Amino acid sequence: MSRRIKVGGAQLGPIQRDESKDSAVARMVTLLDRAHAEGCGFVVFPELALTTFFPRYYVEDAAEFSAFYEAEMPDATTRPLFDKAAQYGIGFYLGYAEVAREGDRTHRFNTSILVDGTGAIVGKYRKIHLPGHAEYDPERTFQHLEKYYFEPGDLGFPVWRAMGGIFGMCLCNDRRWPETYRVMGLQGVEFVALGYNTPSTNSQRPEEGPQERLFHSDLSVQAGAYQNATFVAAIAKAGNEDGNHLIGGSVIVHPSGRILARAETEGDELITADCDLDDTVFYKKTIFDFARHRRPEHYGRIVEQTGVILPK
Ligand code: CDT
Repeated sequence: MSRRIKVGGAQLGPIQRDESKDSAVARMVTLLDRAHAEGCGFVVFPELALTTFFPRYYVEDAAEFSAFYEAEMPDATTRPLFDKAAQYGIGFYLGYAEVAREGDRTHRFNTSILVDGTGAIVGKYRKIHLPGHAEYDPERTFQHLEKYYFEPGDLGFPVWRAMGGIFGMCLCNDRRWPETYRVMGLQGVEFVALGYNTPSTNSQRPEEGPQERLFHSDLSVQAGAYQNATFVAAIAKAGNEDGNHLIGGSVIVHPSGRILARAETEGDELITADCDLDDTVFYKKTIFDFARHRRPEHYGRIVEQTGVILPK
């Protein structure tokens, strides 16, 4: 049985701070219409796809702060996305800010979900590698307050059987960490969906501009795909959000590491690629046959330490 699936990467252009979630959802529904017209079976949306990339703002006002988060998924605002996807039989990945209440405790996560072609949520991932800082930092040219807005994810890197394959998820900064892909690779992942919001300059090193940032993004995603014999779709929210620029460059990458499709604009744009999930098999059975070639007895440091221990 063929395991071909046409994948759509639904890059979003900027979402301004005063743009409503209804408007962002309407833009995503338009991209789903395009994906349906092009025959896609699965669509990947960006990280924090319902709002501007708010971790760049230090917000203390309780009403504005809590409006960034979703307590329910779907709710009345996001329901049109689920209904339209189910009508078309398209599965999707969506990133959003989650608030979760456990007893009298409140947790906030940078989250993504995997939704199948019936509109059912089959998987949830909470971002593990949170970049940036937890307090306002006057030294930076702009803020990156993910550690203020979110706690690290508590669900690990699971994978799910869905849409005829094995799917995994991660979010933005996770793509720079080889551990992200390898933990999923060890569960046989065949398709990794990830959304990102990447500022086009480094707030602590202004000479690091968009070209270098795009290079690092591609480098990380292509290596993760190849070294774990998996497709990866890395999809941006791009462009100028209230004077803050985010790189575009969304890509769909083959398990060989080759880029199959790349976004050319910094606006709402659908890229597509025909992905035959069986293309993962050759690599999984040869150079990256983990069972034959891995030597975990030498990898202890990877799980035993976080920081660097220098030699004496
Ligand atoms: N959203 C996100 O994770 N962005 C980071 C910015 C890194 S610089 C603090 C990224 O890895 O693209």
